[in-house]
Amino acid sequence: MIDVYTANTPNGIKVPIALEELGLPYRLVRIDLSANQQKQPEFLHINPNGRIPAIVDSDGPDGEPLNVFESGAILWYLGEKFHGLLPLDPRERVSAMEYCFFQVGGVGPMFGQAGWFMRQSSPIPLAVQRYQDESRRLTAVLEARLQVQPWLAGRSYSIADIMNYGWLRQLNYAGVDAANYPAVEDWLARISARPAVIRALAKLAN
Ligand SMILES: N[C@@H](CCC(=O)N[C@@H](CS)C(=O)NCC(=O)O)C(=O)O
Repeated sequence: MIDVYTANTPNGIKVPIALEELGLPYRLVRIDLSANQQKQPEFLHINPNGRIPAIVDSDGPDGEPLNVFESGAILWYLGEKFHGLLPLDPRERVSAMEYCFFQVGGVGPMFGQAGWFMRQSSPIPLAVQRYQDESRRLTAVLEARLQVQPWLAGRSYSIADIMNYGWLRQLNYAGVDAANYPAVEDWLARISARPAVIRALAKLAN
């Protein structure tokens, strides 16, 4: 059994979506971020970085339980172990890795900072401008890719789409206007309509 420590946030939805896509059973363990549960010793034992998501796979590679943190590492681990969501074509597999790292190193931090600075009682205009501009630039990179390929890795839907979807579905959080990115909007609609995505989001909302 896989225990998923998570919450209904841009990073938190990725693992339930991947597990639903792979058709695997899992147990949702909700972490209350407002109560700082993610910084308590029991959780730090699973993720020393004190953030969600994290998983405990009771059946790790050696048959012993394995803890995994960082959403990209979790999705890659699940994809490899259960043979899904990772393109078989070697070039597309590299692209999947590229757009996973792109999300973790770019989209997540920039969108997160844009949203945080925009919502302060006394916003710092230079910081808001800097992070919004970068969020728009990153969205334009995804727009260019999706103008020429149906999915971020290429022809197949993969963990790269799930990683970026978590943040891109809330473009307005970072002050990005979705109407300027039609291929991204179309890609978002196609992912949102997937039964596995609908199931995962419904479970997280309850
Ligand atoms: N790079 C990490 C980011 C994880 C992250 O920032 N999670 C947020 C929720 S979206 C969190 O746990 N925030 C609570 C905190 O920072 O204390 C990943 O992809 O797993």
